[in-house]
Amino acid sequence: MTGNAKKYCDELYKRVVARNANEPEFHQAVQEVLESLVTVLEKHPEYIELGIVESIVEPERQIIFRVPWTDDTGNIRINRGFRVQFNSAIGPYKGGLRFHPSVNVGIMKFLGFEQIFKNSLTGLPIGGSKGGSDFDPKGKSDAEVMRFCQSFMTELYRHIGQDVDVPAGDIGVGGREIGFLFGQFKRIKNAFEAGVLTGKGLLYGGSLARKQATGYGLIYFADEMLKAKGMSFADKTVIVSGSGNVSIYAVEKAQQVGGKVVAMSDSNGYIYDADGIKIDTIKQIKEVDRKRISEYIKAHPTAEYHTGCEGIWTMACDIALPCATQNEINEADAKILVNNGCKVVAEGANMPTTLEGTKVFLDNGILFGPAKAANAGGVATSALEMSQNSMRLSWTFEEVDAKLKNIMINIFKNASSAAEEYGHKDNLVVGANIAGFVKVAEAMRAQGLV
Ligand code: NDP
Ligand code: 2IT
Repeated sequence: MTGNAKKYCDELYKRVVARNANEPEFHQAVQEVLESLVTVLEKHPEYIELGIVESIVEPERQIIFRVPWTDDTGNIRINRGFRVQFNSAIGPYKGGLRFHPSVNVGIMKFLGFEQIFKNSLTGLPIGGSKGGSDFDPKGKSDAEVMRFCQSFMTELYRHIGQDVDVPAGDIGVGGREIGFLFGQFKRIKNAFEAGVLTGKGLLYGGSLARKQATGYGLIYFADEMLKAKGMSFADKTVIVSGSGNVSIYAVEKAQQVGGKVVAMSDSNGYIYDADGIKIDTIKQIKEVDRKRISEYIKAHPTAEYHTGCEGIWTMACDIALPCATQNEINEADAKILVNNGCKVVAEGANMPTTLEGTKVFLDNGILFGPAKAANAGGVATSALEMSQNSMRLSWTFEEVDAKLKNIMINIFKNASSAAEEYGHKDNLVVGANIAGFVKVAEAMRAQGLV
């Protein structure tokens, strides 16, 4: 059977590339998963025979729509909106919304596909989806963002619901956007259905610790990786790319557990502060003022600012946490990190490392925490927000944080043991893909060919 599973995956990958032309990010995500599944499919040929593998790479539904709005000067603007509902075998579709000019259907599909396995790994009942728009929130007024969100929701509302599909934030979508989206949904439906969106404000159904969850969860996960090898964050030099929601709370928690974070970035450049990044300054610049990270050196003149975000990977570190965007670490960056003594990489962003970069890390014995596992704390806490909404009560910060930590520990254990069971000890890429897949595949088998 060995040759058969491999041959099947190779042929399926070719079909995916042919029927999803010009979607390189989606091809990349599928390639990694199919390569990981070969050993599972050797043992369980029924996942091939029952069409489960072929079904899982095909979204259940893809919605693309026009989003018209007017800017503050009265000009008409037309954007494109997306929602890719990838898989609902284990629960309602669940996944973020990304507002960024680079958004296209291939990026939506890679993110929706990854979300299936990530959501499965959380152990909570959520299917996989993703959505967003090529709208660029940068430089827009609050009023423009509101009009855009209202127009976006005026189409999206008919495709979502607390038992259907539950969007949340991602790049360019935070508390402000979720508020405007929720307001418009409530107005159209004439119903306060809190569980339709997550990442809501605390005054209208949001969960404590959701804002912190992806970043905190990343550190809880990385800490488990370190502990398993007898190490810890204490006194380690850490680099965190990006300076958005995930990065800020990854830095905050990394510092709480004793790490020394020396660099952060945005799409224009990176800062290096040998004394350790002052996270309150970053919060002020990014969460309040919505400005560029270069502002940091005005408050801390001994720090350095360098133009070009890629340069961050040339800084020496023990632990690298890519938390900005896809493919931000390529093969050359990975080699530089390894040569500079980096020991641990945990992915806060979705698919931040290219396939070639990942190979460099694995071949060099770097402890590597793949995104699906390492950044699952955000969506896991979204599912906790849904639970609280269903029960119409809210847990304390400490309760949610304790549940989040427990979930991240379990994800680490499950991914590690799946890797070991299928002969890939310590390879969390393969382990996370297998552990995420098997649960969804079994649910799909039970529900028949739908
Ligand atoms: P934010 O919009 O809050 O922050 C994004 C950060 O990444 C910003 O610093 C941004 O810089 C930078 N960035 C975005 N696009 C690019 C790019 N093309 N090149 C260089 N830098 C870029 O988003 P999040 O923090 O929410 O998301 C960051 C990553 O984490 C994404 O990959 C997302 O999919 C993933 N993720 C998010 C979760 C969540 O709960 N929010 C959960 C799990 C994963 P600039 O401001 O200059 O654009
Ligand atoms: O990539 C992700 O997991 C997210 N952007 C969070 C999704 C969610 O539904 O909370």
